[in-house]
Amino acid sequence: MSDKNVHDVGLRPTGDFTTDQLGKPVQSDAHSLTSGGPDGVIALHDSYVVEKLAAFDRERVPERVVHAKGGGAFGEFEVTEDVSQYTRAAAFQPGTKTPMLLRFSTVAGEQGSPDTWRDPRGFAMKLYTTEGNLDIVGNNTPVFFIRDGIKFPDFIHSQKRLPGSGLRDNTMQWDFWTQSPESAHQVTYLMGERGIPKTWRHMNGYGSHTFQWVNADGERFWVKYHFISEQGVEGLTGEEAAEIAGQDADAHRRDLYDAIERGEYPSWSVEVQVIPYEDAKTYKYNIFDVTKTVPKSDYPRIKVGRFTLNQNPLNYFAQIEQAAFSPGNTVPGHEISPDKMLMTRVFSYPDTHRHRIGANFADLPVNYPHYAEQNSYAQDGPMRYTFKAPNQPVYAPNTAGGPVAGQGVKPADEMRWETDGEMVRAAATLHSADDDFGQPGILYSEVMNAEQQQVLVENIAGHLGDVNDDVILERAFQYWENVHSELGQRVRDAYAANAGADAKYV
Ligand code: HDD
Repeated sequence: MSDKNVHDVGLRPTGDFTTDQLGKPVQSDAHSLTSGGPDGVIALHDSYVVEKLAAFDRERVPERVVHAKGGGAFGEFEVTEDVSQYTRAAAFQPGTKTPMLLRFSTVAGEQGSPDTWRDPRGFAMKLYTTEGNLDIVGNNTPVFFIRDGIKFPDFIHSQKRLPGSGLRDNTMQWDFWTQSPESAHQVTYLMGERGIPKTWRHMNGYGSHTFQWVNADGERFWVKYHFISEQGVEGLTGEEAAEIAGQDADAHRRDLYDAIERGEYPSWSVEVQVIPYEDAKTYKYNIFDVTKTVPKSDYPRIKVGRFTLNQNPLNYFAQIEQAAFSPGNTVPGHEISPDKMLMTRVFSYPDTHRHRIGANFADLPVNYPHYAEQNSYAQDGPMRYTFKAPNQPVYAPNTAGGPVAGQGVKPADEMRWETDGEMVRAAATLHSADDDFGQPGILYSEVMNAEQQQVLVENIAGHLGDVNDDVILERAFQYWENVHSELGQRVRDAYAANAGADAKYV
């Protein structure tokens, strides 16, 4: 591995005297140049004041349309076990150490919104591998609210703000959820005690989707990633979270930064569930439906290694705000799967980066594949920084010895699966346990203890307290009855108790 440190690329030395952006020493940071004395008009040829204000006017890039508020750190992923029978990816071979970046985030809030609002947390990992950058862009929950990306804009609109008042609105959240029953599993997580993590260090991460691994012989496997916190998993109650939100909106960003400054480096165990390729067809759950988990009683977790975050960003904007992740950034040996959410995401992420950061976002140090060869024929465009040597051909195919597609990979490395049906707009229905309420029902009745069930009931009832539409409210009670009849009744009762005499909707 090269001795390049992705963490430092782009760092400028600091000198003694101030210059403009092109290196000319400047006269003053206090006084603009005016003609005819101090009360005169500012001279347009004071190029320094013009440059200074123009640069300031352009300091922001658009915030992420979701996951706008976050924080992150660099670290290292080390493979401690041997999973080479399942994947040929260089980053997963025994003993390999790979530099990485991890960005944590909330989903619905904007830049500056409190870190402790109830929301899933983003868990976006970039591994700078020798075969290109591998991004695993997951959350702190193993499932998601919807199973087809065509719903994603509607879903996010319902979680963000009303058009007129610009306010968040529980009524529209429940309106969307209750009309999208596949959301029940994720909403059960969200309203449960893991719905607000104590810190980013105290939560697990998940790849969420099923991915495809390919080994050196071209054999395929389906895998699900689990990143288990070595700090333990801890949550906040709604009251604790509200208090922290009032005191320190950046509590989670601060916690991570301070822990790393103190030398308390957080770490996660990297584990996978491996599902034999053929099993996907007959297994009781559709493993390409991201609203479902795969029980570890059927496919146990296998340890791969661990990662540690040990370096804070040197510059938040350059290295975290401009970090660009995509589940489409795969490497030979790790591919996507026929999960419709995943396929829409593969389009959406680079698309938003081109808009948010610019066409050449991949040229930025935080996004560049520092440890792999980058032999792309892409060129030019705004802010292009890297370029080919002058004698290199700029098109393919060519007879001048330029890079050739298909070298360095085997046909077997390409993502592959079989389909034999018609072109349709429908969810897969071939699996025996593909109902929307089964798994959240199990989560409530078999996984949660009595205390956790009580927290769930109270959180749901509290959240429903701000729903101001009786049709939507009734649908919400029904939704929880569908998850589990006892849960439905308890939610109804807790809502009525909270509402007291005002409980007109119960
Ligand atoms: Fe997404 C950001 C995770 C579904 C479209 N998403 C984003 C981030 C995370 C996730 C962690 C922040 C990355 C960062 O730190 O910069 N998203 C998920 C998970 C999903 C999911 C786990 C479902 C399993 N997302 C999803 C769908 C779409 C998007 C279905 C669109 C079809 N997500 C985006 C986006 C974002 C994004 C609009 C906003 C900023 C960005 O990508 O870089 O493209």
